[in-house]
Amino acid sequence: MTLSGPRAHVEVTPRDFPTNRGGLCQKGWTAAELLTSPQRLTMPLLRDHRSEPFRPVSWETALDKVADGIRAVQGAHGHDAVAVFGGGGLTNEKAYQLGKFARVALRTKNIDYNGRYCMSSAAAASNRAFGIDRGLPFPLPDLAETGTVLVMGGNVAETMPPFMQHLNAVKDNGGTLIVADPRRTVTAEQATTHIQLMPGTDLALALGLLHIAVADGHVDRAYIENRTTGFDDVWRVVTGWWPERVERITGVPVAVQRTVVRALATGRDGRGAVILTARGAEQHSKGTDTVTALINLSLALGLPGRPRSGYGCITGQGNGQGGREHGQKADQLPGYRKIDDPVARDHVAEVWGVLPDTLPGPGPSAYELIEALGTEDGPRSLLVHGSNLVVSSPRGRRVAERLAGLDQLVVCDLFMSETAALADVVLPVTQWAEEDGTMTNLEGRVIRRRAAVDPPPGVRTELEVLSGLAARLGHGDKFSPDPRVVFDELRRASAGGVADYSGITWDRIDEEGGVFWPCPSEREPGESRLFRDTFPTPDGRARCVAVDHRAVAEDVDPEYPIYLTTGRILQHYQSGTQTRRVEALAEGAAEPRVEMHPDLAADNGFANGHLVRVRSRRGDALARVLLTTSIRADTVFMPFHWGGEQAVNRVTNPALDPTSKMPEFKVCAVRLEPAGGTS
Ligand SMILES: Nc1nc2c(c(=O)[nH]1)N[C@H]1C(S)=C(S)[C@@H](COP(=O)(O)OP(=O)(O)OC[C@H]3O[C@@H](n4cnc5c(=O)[nH]c(N)nc54)[C@H](O)[C@@H]3O)O[C@H]1N2
Ligand SMILES: Nc1nc2c(c(=O)[nH]1)N[C@H]1C(S)=C(S)[C@@H](COP(=O)(O)OP(=O)(O)OC[C@H]3O[C@@H](n4cnc5c(=O)[nH]c(N)nc54)[C@H](O)[C@@H]3O)O[C@H]1N2
Ligand SMILES: [Mo]
Repeated sequence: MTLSGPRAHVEVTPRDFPTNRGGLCQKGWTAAELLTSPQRLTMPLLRDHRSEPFRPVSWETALDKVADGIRAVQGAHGHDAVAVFGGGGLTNEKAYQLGKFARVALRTKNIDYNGRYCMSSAAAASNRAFGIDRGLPFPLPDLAETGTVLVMGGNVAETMPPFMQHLNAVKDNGGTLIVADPRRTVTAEQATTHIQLMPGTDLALALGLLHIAVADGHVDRAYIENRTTGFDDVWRVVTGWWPERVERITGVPVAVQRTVVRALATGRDGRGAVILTARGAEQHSKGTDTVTALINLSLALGLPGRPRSGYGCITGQGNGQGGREHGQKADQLPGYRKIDDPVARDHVAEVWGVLPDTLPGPGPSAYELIEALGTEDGPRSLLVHGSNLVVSSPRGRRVAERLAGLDQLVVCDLFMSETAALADVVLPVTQWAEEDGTMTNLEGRVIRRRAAVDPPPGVRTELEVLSGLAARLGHGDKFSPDPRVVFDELRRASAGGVADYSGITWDRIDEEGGVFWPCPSEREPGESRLFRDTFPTPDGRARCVAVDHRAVAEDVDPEYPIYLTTGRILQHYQSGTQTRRVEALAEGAAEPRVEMHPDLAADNGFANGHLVRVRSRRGDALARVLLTTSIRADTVFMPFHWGGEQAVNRVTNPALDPTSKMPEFKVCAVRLEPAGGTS
């Protein structure tokens, strides 16, 4: 999208870009309103005690205060006493600089980011199987020509409206679209087949589909033999997952399971077949294994590397892909390198001009980090960049308690988010349309983002904030506020890594309309289509990994007899900091609803519009009943876009996936209580 005109008259016009084909969602159309919102923060805010109101101060005063706080905390408790929480909406340059700031200026191991809540399960499974984690293995326009597309847990019509035209094109071209979701969403309604499975059972379904594929002779034996390892171990588990057993656990009829397998095999033999996952299948305490089982299925069918075929993950945040490649992750260095890899440490330390031994090791994941804040040995100071974590993290009341226990909380944001409202210092920063930089989309294509309007007077870019703080901490020479300088350094730091950007220059991005990574040479094109001949693993083969189904972390019982699942609605974005401030969007959905089947409502004595408390063992949230036959009668759904009493994350379960450390946002056990009042 591009912006034009002076600040007060910004219009957002869709740009003709292959990923969104000129389409733009409602959020995009109204985003211009946010650029001029009177609620934008324009002065640094500070207070000496959290019981006091904030007072506006100069940038000098605010940055001095933050630096003094960091020095005090680290002087008393060591480097790791300061923690950093980043965001997948940050540009590549900001994400990179934040990771470097933590390791070089703060020398803390404690940095992670909200992408942990987003695509970490898909990322972990992809790395394990393919040796690389790039959302799509081919350019998005390929999708329209694909024979069969299976979407596991994505409501694309509401969450990525421009993407929907690619899926609709699949059907228009005679292909098959299958959507697995416990709700009959707008997306599911447009599918050839909707699989209305029980929440938390995608893994059992994936095992069952592979069982059928083998039993019915659909697997590609030569591909398994030549291009993969580990299939025998996978089969030993899958052999026990016969279709009737899978039906009992998932609720998916055997005939539907067979239809899905046949559609994938038919697609492969024709124009290709793709399995895509989104948060519905991934945000579970077994999300990594679920994605792994789906990748195993794709490998057994011989899909990855074939035209328009394979496995892909539907991206979430603005820079969900690039934001997870360059060091915001607890265990990561730029270029998707591991922070405990001695070769990677040597390379990156040299680019940064520090000794490898001074770089910290891996730290805890997002929720683990939050749990430790303010505790005996935990961090005592937290810097937040691009997340409203008190609304978006699971078990929200615990999160608020942990933040309250900190010596210093510093939040950089555009608005007074619920998290910023708990801080000691709030720093106002620029947003998307006001700054230069690069982002990487789900295809692995690095694209430019250009400043289209001037930021409000008084705000600074995050790169300026970080270099200002670094200077006060004695590292000013290592942190440039200029995005182009930072990108050139990122290129060098990523050289030789899995996500190698070294051949990508700003000029090339402009000339070529984006460049795909990996791209190790300025003279060569990047890789737009992966895995044709080989996988980036040590032996060049993809790894089938044996995984087994397991129950949800918290099952229903007589006390909490209903499943709760959570997610998004069209009108609001994420924790809602921005969209709740746009009048048109707020009017469209002013408060959270709890979607409920009429049978379940009748059993509980609720009618449409009733105010209910959705309660779990961890807390409760307020919402209005929205009756709909589109949801299973054993499950209710709530969006997570609101704070305070309306925050569904006061209810959700922080059970973590052992590999990705993804919380189980998508299923926990609740009961429903009347809260009085109707619409
Ligand atoms: N309008 C809007 N668009 C957004 C966002 C937003 O906040 N608002 N956020 C962006 C971001 S960061 C992300 S990550 C993406 C997320 O995009 P999606 O993954 O499409 O969004 P969700 O609504 O979280 O989840 C998708 C679906 O998963 C289903 N689901 C729940 N439990 C299960 C289960 O156990 N199995 C299966 N198969 N499905 C299940 C839900 O019913 C829901 O319809 O959206 C992006 N786009
Ligand atoms: N129950 C439940 N919880 C969930 C999910 C779910 O499906 N269910 N989904 C999870 C997922 S996938 C995600 S991605 C997270 C997202 O949740 P959050 O991490 O809270 O992300 P946002 O709401 O996008 O918050 C971004 C904040 O940063 C600000 N901001 C925007 N741009 C910038 C910038 O450039 N710099 C700085 N410093 N600030 C900026 C915004 O104003 C906003 O306050 O929520 C997770 N939580
Ligand atoms: Mo996300």
